[in-house]
Amino acid sequence: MTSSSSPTPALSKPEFSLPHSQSAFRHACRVIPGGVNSPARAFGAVGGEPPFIDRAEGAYLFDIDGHQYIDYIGSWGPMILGHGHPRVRKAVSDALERGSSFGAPTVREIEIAEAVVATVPSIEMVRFVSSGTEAAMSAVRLARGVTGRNKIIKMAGHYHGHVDALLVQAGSSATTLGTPNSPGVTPGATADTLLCPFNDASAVADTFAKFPGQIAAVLLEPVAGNMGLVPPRPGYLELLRELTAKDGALLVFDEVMTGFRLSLGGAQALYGISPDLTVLGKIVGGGLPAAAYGASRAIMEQVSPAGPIFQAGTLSGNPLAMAAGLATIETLREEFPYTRLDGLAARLAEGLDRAATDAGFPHVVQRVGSMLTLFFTSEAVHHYEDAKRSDTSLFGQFFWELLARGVYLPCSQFESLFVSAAHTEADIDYTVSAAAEAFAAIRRS
Ligand code: KE4
Repeated sequence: MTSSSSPTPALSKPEFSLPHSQSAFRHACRVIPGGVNSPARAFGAVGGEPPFIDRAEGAYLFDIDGHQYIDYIGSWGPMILGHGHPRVRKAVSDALERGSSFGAPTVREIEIAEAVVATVPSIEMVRFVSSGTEAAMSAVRLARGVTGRNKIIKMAGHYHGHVDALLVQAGSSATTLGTPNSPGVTPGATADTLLCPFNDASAVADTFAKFPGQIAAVLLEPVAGNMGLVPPRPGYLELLRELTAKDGALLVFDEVMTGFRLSLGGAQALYGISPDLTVLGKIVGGGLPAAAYGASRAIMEQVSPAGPIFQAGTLSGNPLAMAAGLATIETLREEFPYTRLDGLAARLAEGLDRAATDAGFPHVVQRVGSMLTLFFTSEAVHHYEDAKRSDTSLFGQFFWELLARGVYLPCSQFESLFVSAAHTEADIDYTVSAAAEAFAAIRRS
C-alpha cells in the first residue's frame, strides 16, 4: 500500500518479511537492553522481532520495510485522536517555535490544568509529571503523607508503572515477560504493599479488617487494561468507595489508561464513582511525555512547595507536552468522539467474536468503550488468575498472522487494544476479515 488514506492493506498474505527491521533490531540489541526502551515493545510474548516504525499517520503505522499496519496499539493509549492530528501537530510546532523547555512556569500549564479540572470530576487541583510511573509513585507518597499510614492495597495483575512498591504481581509487560515481581525490588520496598484479587470486594474488606486504620490507600485501575481488558464487576467500585471512606483510607484510581479514554471524565465519570486521588497519563500528554495526579484542593495543597510532601521534576509541565496534551483534550471536548469510538469498538469486538466462534477457538471478547481484548480462554475474565489461563501461544500465532496481513495488535495477551477516532469502519471490517483469514491459517497449520 502506498497512500495512508487507503483504509486497508491487501488481504492476501504476501511473503511477509522484515529484513530492515531485523537488521535494526540486531543493531539496537548491541546498545539498548533487549533492543527496546520499554519491554512492552519487545515481542517477548509473541516471539520474533518487532518491526521498526518509520512514521505514523491517522490510524496507520508504517515500518522501515514498507509495510503499512492498522494500528491498535496507539502508543499504548495516548493516540485517541489518531497519529498526527492536525491540531496537535500545529500546537506542538507552534510551541517549539518558542522553545522546548524553560525550567520556569508557563501560562500553558495553567490552561491544561484548568482543562483537567474541568473534565475530571474529582480533581480540583493537579500536578503534572513526565510519566505514569512518576504520577503513580507520587500519588502513593501523597496518600501515605496525607493519611500518615504506610500500607497500600494493590490489585494482582494491575500495573502502575515500574514503581518499586508496586512491582508486586504487576500486569502489562511485567506479566508478559514473567517478572511480575522484579529482582532488585527489596523486601522493604514492598513490605507495606498488600495484594488483593481484582473484583473481590470481600478480599479488600478482609484486608481492612486485618489492618484497621493502617491502610493509606486502595490503588487500582478502575477498568483493568494491563492484564487484558477486565471491567469491574457491578457494584465493586461502589464497595471500594464505601470500604475506604469507612476506614479513612484514600481511594486512588489509576486512570493513566482510562482517563479521557472511556469518557471525557474517564472511568470515574463513566461509573459515577469519585475517587480521592486520580492518576493520569497517556492521553493527557497527547503522545508526548506527560502525566499527572490530581485530587481535592485540601489533598493537593499538601504537595510541595505548597505543602510538605515532596515531589519535583525537571521536565514536569514541559511546554511541548503541555501543548500536545491541551490540544488533545480541547479536541476531545469539542468533537466528543466517544459515541463513534464506542460504535467502532463494538463493531470490532463483535467481528472478532464472530471470527473466533466460526473458527472454533475458545475465546472471550471483553470491551469497555474503545478498549477491548480478545482472550483465548473459554471463561469470562474477572481477575488475574482468570487472565493467566489464556492460551498465550495461540495469541502469538494470531498476532503474527494478523501482523502479516497489516493489522498491528498490542503484542501481548495481557494488554488492551485501542480504537482511535482516526479508525474507519473499513479499517474495522478489514481487521475482522484478516482475523478470519488468520484463524483459518492457524487451523491449517
Ligand atoms: P508509564 O510510566 O509507562 O508512562 O505509565 C505507567 C502506567 C501506569 N498506570 C497504568 C494503568 C498504565 O497502563 C501504565 C503504562 N501502561 C503500559 C501499557 N500497558 C505502557 C507500555 C509500556 O510499558 O511500554
